Amino acid sequence: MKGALFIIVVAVSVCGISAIQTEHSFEFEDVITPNNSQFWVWRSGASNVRTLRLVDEKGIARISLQLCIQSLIQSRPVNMNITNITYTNDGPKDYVMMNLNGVSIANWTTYERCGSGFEWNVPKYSGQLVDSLPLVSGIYNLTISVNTDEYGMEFDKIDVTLDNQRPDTELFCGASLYFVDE
Ligand SMILES: [Ca+2]
Ligand SMILES: [Ca+2]
Repeated sequence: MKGALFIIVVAVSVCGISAIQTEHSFEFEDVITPNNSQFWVWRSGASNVRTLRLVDEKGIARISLQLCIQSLIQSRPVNMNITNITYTNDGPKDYVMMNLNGVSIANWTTYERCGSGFEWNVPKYSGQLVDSLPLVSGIYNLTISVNTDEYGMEFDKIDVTLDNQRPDTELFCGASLYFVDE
């Protein structure tokens, strides 16, 4: 996958045991395959100059991200922070629902602003969505579902910070885009 591990930020010594914090990001357009290439949009203002455009007034479009969690210090969980989702929107707001293994972890709405199309190239930020969620080692399914207005919204990038993740384990280890049955 193309998820990026950017930096090992901190090495903190606690009782002689070092814990680290790592930063990870995933470009949403990387869920796109040759079979659904109509969903990406070129945006000069976006990260990687591309976004994933979703228009779903019925709320059945779903992004599925597979997360590989592996504790560095095995006696401790990995604590996950979803620090931001970058998106764009021009027009009415949209509803975003996020589940981890089927359990709701965050619901939020996009910023409503009408810019006659220009707002599609202006990144907007969700801010912190999940704070210190403890996870034992394993593979998790993060789903992001949308219920949009008629013009939709565009997903650009998600940023995650992990405490105690093994630095050689890539967090984003699978991704897909699908539409559930009505
Ligand atoms: Ca919208
Ligand atoms: Ca992007």
